[in-house]
Amino acid sequence: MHWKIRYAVLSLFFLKSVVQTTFVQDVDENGYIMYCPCMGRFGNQADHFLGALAFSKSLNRTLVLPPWVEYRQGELRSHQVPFDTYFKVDELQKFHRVITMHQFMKEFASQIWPPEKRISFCYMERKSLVGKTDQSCHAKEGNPFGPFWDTFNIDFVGSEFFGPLNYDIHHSRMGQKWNEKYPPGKWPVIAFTGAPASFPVQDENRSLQKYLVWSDDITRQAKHFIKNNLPKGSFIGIHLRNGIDWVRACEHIKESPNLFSAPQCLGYRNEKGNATMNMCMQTKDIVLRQLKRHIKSIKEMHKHNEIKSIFVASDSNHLIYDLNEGLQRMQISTFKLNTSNPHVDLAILGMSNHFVGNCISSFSAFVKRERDVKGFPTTFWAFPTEKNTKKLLHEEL
Ligand SMILES: Nc1nc2c(ncn2[C@@H]2O[C@H](COP(=O)(O)OP(=O)(O)OP(=O)(O)O)[C@@H](O)[C@H]2O)c(=O)[nH]1
Ligand SMILES: *[C@@H]1O[C@H](CO)[C@@H](O)[C@H](O)[C@H]1NC(C)=O
Ligand SMILES: *[C@@H]1O[C@H](CO)[C@@H](O)[C@H](O)[C@H]1NC(C)=O
Ligand SMILES: *[C@@H]1O[C@H](CO)[C@@H](O)[C@H](O)[C@H]1NC(C)=O
Ligand SMILES: *[C@@H]1O[C@H](CO)[C@@H](O)[C@H](O)[C@H]1NC(C)=O
Repeated sequence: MHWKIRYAVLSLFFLKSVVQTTFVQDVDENGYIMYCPCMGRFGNQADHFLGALAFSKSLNRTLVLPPWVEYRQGELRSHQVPFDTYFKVDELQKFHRVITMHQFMKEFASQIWPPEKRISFCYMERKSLVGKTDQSCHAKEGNPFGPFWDTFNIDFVGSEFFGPLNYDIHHSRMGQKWNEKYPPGKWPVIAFTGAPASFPVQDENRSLQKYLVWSDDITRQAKHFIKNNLPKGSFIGIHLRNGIDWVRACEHIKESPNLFSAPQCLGYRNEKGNATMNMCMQTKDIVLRQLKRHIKSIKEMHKHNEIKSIFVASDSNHLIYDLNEGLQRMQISTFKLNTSNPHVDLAILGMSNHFVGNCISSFSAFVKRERDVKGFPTTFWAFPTEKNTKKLLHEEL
């Protein structure tokens, strides 16, 4: 073949494959799952996301990747941040078919989900906040419900109550039952009022975290901070959840032995004990004592890889002064981001040599799952409880 022709054929072939894999997606005959991540902030939404991903897989429908819902101080309406601002879409494709909500609305909505076919799904009727009396999901009432769907100019013309079907796909052919009741031909899009998932994420779905890979931008910021701010060498990452909202949440510990993300350390059936106040809220003393213990034991185990610094992520009080003072004699200093950035905090915690998290917090749980997938170690504040660790402490003294 003449080289010019060969070149043309080759580049055509190349272009075609690029176009097919990255731009053109055919309509999925098996339909789509869409939902509003309407509960909680990032940690809660991430737990729900993994469940929704497993749910979509069991129905064999494409998952529409919703934007992340964020709340800014002093603003009445939530902000929607595109899914791929924080995570890579390609990595999710390795597990199951997904499409960002922006792309779905732009390319497919007018064809398979025109305005007159937009039905919202909820388990049963939801009470109206504004006194409406029609039987409906009221999917757009309140914040973030309204602002979320408004981001894509979506209005619903009706509601579908899907009970007694549920999201518990581990039991009794649930995926099949959904597809029998809602065949994709008739129901190309199932749009849920909230996430089709439980909180916290089911134990069996935690490993799906491996498909949730930080975007290049977040990874770059995390690495840049580590390289330019932390002393060369190993560091311990810690999460201190101690803002006023958390103080209030921790008051429920007594009645809730497995509050929020507690199953990540206590087990899904409290096999490893009950939640305590110290697991939820830590005193300076607990934090310092536990850090010193880790620093010493890492020093004994890895003689040439001693801890050189501590990186602190927090929603409120980073305890920088106290930690610097308390660890001065060990020649270890403490760092944090100058400007609050939850996602960069999480990415740095994921990269640390050791991580100490808050067992109750879903923000910590995100880091714990990511590290489990990578085989990195994690421990928790005040767990195991002092009674069980007394022996250990005693040996140290
Ligand atoms: N920058 C930063 N923000 C944090 C940190 N910890 C908590 N936050 C903020 O507080 C939010 C806590 O809500 P979630 O992420 O849902 O996690 P949670 O700790 O289980 O808390 P609740 O949802 O309030 O029960 C986070 O999403 C962040 O916005 C932190 O270490 N750094
Ligand atoms: C799931 O859907 C895909 C694409 O629509 C199809 O190729 C595949 O055969 C389906 N799998 C099952 C188990 O039905
Ligand atoms: C998700 O969890 C359920 C049970 O909890 C399990 O049946 C299912 O296989 C899991 N799916 C994935 C993809 O991990
Ligand atoms: C946890 O609390 C339950 C009651 O809520 C109690 O029956 C159980 O013995 C407690 N377990 C431990 C390990 O303390
Ligand atoms: C954070 O701010 C301090 C004081 O303004 C400055 O010295 C330091 O370089 C800043 N660090 C980063 C990472 O921007």
